[in-house]
This record gives sequence, structure tokens and C-alpha cells, in this order.
Amino acid sequence: MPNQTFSRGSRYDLVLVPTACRLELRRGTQQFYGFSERVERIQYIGSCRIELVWWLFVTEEENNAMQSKMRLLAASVAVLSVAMSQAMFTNGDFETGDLTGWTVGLTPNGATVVQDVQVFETVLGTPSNAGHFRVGQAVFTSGVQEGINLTQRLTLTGGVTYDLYFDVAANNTGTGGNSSGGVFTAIVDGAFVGSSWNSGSISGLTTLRNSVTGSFTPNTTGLYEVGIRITRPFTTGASGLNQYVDNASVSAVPEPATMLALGAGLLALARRRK
Ligand SMILES: [Ca+2]
Repeated sequence: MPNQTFSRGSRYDLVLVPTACRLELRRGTQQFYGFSERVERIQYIGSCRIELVWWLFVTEEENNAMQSKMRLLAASVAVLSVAMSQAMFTNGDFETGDLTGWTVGLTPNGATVVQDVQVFETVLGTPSNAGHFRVGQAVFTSGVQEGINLTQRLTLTGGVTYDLYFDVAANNTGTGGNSSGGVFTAIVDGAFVGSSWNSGSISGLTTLRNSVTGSFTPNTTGLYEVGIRITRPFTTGASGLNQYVDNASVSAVPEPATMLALGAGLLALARRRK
């Protein structure tokens, strides 16, 4: 297939097929399958294994042809291959229908009279299973925030920045208002790693929604308690007051930039080949 060479000035798209751990180069409907030739260097970003490798991109027909012919037709380019083993929450979307993967811990004077999973519109218009709590103080202590830490133990890599994300909501099914719907903050090992969202007072028959983010860069690689703290400065007496959490995620910050950089580099290289 002598016409299947890389064309100067043509646009090629680099596509990562994560389910197959395979890179493909595409031009229109034509697909070039990638074969890793040799590993030049291995490094870790987050818990992702990044390999700098040389790839041969060939068509399916070329794959069936002789090796010498394949080498004449194919371009070899250096790309980064990402092995997906990124730190992530188990059941971050609560779609198991229970609190699988999550640990509910109490703050020193904290309590929750509900800890389960219910279908709720934590994000307006998108009902789905969400962590459901009814938090506050065990014993009334004026002005002190108390409740729960909802966490998971994750292996994080030293020097890597991790972004945390949670959709949250406070919901009052009672007809009377309450002075606090809840305070939500991303935490790592019990410390705040983002700004809090304080729902403030909540009227009767009302839902207040927001998202909470955080950012954390561990000094050393190891296990960390990662999650969200939900508190109120009152006891748990109000029966119709609920707090919800959904769509919890952790992502290593450098990864997308790395992937973009490698894509641009690959295309530039491919364009120079004939
Ligand atoms: Ca969900």
C-alpha cells in the first residue's frame, strides 16, 4: 500500500483508546495503529505511570505485510504513553446505592442521625443516588461546627497536586426555616484544603445547591484520608434537614497538560514525515 504514507501538511489526530491501552493516529476515516517500539524513560505523575516510548504507526494492511515494508511506510514518533492507575474515589457517584468505599467519621462533638444513600437532585435536573446525612452537634455547644468527615483512604504521590470536587446540597423538607443548612469543606487528613461552602440559613421546603473544590499537594507518597467535612453549629434535632453529597472526584493536575503537549508534539512530528 505505497500511498499510505504520512503527508506533509495533513492533519492527523492522536486518539488514546483507554479501554484497549492503545494509541491510534487518525486521518479522516483512515486509522493508523500504534506499536510501541521501545521505552526510553519512565516517570510517575500522580499514580499515573508515564512512559516515553517510540511508536510505529501503521495501517491494518501494513500490519499484515512484511516487517521491512512496514518500516518503510510507517513513521516512528516519540509519544508519552499513560498507564491509567490514577487515584480515585471508590463509588464517588454513590451509584452502588449505598456507602460502599466511604467511611463516616464524627468530629469530636459531631453526630449524624442519617447516613445512607438516596436519589436526590444534588445537581438540579439530574436526580441520582447521593450520600445522605443529617448532621450537627451531639451536645449543644454555642457556635461550634460539628458533624461528620466522609472520607476514603487514597494513595497519593508526593509533589503532585490533586484537585478535589464534590456536588453538595442542603435540603429542608420541613415547613419551618433553620439557621444552618450545613457547611461543606474538602479535607485531607482532617485539614481543610479548600474554601467552605456555607449554605447559611435555609427556609422551609427549600433546597440550596453548590459544589465544593479543594487542592492538595502531599510532600511524600503515601496513604491519605481524603474527603469532605459536613457540619452545623446546632444539634441534629431538626428532622427535615438533610445534607447530600454526589459526584466526588480526585484528579492529578498535571495530567491533562501533559497529554495536550504530547499530542501537539506528535502532530508536528508527523507533519514533517513523508
Ligand atoms: Ca450519583
